[in-house]
Amino acid sequence: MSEDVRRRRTLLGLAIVSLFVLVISMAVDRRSSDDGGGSERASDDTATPDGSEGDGGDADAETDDQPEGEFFRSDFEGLADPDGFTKPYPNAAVEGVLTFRGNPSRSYYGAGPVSRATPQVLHRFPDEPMCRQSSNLGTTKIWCGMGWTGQPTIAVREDRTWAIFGGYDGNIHFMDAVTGERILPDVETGDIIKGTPTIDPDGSPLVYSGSRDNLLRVIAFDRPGQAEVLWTLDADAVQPTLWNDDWDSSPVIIGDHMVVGSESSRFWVIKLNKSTDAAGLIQVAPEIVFTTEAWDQEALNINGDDTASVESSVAVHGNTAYFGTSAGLIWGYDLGGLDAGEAPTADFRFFTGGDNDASVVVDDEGMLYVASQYDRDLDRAREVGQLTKIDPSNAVNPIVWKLDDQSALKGGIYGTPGIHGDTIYVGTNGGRLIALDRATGAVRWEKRLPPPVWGSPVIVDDVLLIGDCEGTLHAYDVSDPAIDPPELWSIELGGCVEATPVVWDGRIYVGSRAGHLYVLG
Ligand SMILES: [Ca+2]
Ligand SMILES: [Ca+2]
Ligand SMILES: [Ca+2]
Repeated sequence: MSEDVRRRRTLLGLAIVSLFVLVISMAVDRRSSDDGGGSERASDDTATPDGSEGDGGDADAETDDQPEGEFFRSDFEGLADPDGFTKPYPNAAVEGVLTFRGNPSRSYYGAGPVSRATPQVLHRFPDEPMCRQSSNLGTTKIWCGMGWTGQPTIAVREDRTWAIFGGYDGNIHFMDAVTGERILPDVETGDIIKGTPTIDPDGSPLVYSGSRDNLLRVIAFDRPGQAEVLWTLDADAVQPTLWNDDWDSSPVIIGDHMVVGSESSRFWVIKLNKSTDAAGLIQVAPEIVFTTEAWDQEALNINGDDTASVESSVAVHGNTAYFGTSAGLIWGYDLGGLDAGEAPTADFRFFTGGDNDASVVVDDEGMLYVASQYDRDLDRAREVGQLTKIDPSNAVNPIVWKLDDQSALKGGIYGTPGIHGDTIYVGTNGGRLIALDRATGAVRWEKRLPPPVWGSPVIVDDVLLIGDCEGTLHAYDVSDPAIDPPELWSIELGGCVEATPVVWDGRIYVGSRAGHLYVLG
């Protein structure tokens, strides 16, 4: 470890220590429920972590005492601890919601509290609406604001909370989450950004973001005055490809590896080779260590088309990476040999019969929750349903239960489901908001919202947040999962809310198609 790295980590450790003092003083009123890593929080425990915990990536770090704050420490020897389900990113050196749905199992929604009274619009970012013209597959139009998936990411770094997100202006934005001010000039890409960026969990000042301009970017935000694009990957860099060339998938970072899918219908594993240069600035030297086609001919033959893009964000459970494709294929790849230089192998394949743009959510038992669109008139789509609990260890009959949503073609589900306790929540293209018993699949309640409902439900402190496409963000009290939940409040955001919100420290961050990101609190 260089002196620069050591010095920077010491500074980071000091910052975390002071953060812990602050968090301890706030712990009692900050969160009353025990979601996330909060259950170990004790007001009489003033222990602070040592430097090794601040480093975050050390598998030998003590795990009996969870550090204060929204951290999840794991000594799991594989890639992604199954116990990290619904918890913050395992062994992260920074607090926050660092990727789409917060963690490798795509099941962490942020830190409360969430206002039970109608919040105020504290900030509207930026001054001018985020708009640009975009052409795709022969159609040109003006896009504004933030859309699917469009979840802002949050990272608490030293004395500042960052919100980093892409917009339909094609820019990656760096906003002070507290003041709503721009921290760094935007990083411009050549087309709109639909997906959710990923902030490096190991504390490296790196953010990873796709764009519709066909490039996936690795961006450093430690340079004074201007973030810097360190590396790009073109979706067509490796052939063959199918369909399109955008990047909507939110990368998952596992150690020094980035795991991601492209709309060119490929699955990628990139070794980042992170380092710190003599000036103390982060550097990368990425290499593609694995990429493969995300389709097979059997599925294409049944579908009768060549759409196989990976727009979902890869989920990791144990050593297995799961992702869905527009061909209706759910793949599981064993990444366990990566550090030994062994190529990943496909050890799970499931055909849904519908486009799987939603990310696979994996629970602590390894069960998959797969949301599918109903966009092809296939018997298989009716057999599998549009929300399906799958046991990947059962090769003969993996479907545990299913929910049907087949009242119209172009039905089904685009948003990634949300799980809170024994309930799973999902919105549909047709405007259904549905709560199901996670064990049995029984529908507990259902509401109708102005369609489509493409955002993903966010559940923090027993409050469920979901946007609709008339521009309303709704908050429901789901403290009693058995009853149709009362609406606590709603707020108008001027345009379709198809982006997924994020909650952090009493505030809600959400974009709408009207043009802006809103900070509510
Ligand atoms: Ca493109
Ligand atoms: Ca797309
Ligand atoms: Ca798709």
